[in-house]
Amino acid sequence: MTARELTAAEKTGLITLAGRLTGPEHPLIDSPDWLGAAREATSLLPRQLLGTLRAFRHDPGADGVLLLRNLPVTAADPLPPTPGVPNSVERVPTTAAAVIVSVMLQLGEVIAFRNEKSGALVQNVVPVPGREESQSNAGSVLLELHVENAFHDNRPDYVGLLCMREDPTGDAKLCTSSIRRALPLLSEATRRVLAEPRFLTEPPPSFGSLGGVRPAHPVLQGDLDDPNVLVDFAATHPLDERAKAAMAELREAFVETMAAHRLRVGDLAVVDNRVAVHGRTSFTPSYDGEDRWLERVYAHLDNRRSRVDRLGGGAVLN
Ligand SMILES: O=C(O)CCC(=O)C(=O)O
Ligand SMILES: [Fe+2]
Repeated sequence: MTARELTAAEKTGLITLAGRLTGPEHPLIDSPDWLGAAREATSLLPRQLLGTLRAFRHDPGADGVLLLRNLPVTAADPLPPTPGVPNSVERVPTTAAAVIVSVMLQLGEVIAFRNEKSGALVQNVVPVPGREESQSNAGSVLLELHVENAFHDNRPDYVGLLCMREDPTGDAKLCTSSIRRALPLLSEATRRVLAEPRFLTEPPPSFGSLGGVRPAHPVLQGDLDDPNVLVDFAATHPLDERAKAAMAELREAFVETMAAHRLRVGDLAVVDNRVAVHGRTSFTPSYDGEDRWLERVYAHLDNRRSRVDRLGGGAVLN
């Protein structure tokens, strides 16, 4: 997998960059002003990092994941306790928020979805009491492999997950698999079935009627020698028995070729949401402020393609 550890000097550079995006003159992440300032600041990322991001955008590699390490998540002050409430988001710019947004802005336009975490651009991925069993990032049971917001026509092209606090038990691992690794394990017949519109993907309940009834879609899309994948093993339903068997074979191939990442503080995993699926192992939260905490930011490549979903031309999609 493509992994790069930032040097101490690069880390210091990022803290300086984040300084331009935090403080009293920057009260709110979710404002055109702040996003504009972040868009200007992103060109000041360390030069080597800019090169790494540009290369990943060109080709996400066999794993479809870029792992950046040693990013700053605070300037100097200690990290606050892990939030433990549902739909927790970051509103006020912090070092971590400035860093993840600046990096994601090199891959594309940063976006969010109105019906998910109130449309906030920087979202907290934390376990929430009472949600243990849910197939969402608030849960702590195994989170099935999925393409992020697979049901949505303008789903993100990239998902960034920045580790703020490690899981103290060490059990929680981000799992990723790519269709580039899984494809060779699939039979020709299975590939053909997966390339046909024999699958339906449900929107999560939070999207309500806006999700609507979605048309049937293929799981493998584009050039079948190097396809994109569109599947969520908790939300995609095969429409017939052969499609069901093909999906099961695909899941097995993903599990066989899966990478499990025990994220450390300052690790940013960027998942290419066309080529890779992701999920998480189960773990046991203690809800004492010390639980695992990631920040999540989405980006997509074509702002014009999504304009129809972005009311007023902002960063939030319906
Ligand atoms: O907790 C994780 O490692 C991944 C959660 C996830 O799928 C997400 O936040 O999109
Ligand atoms: Fe996810």
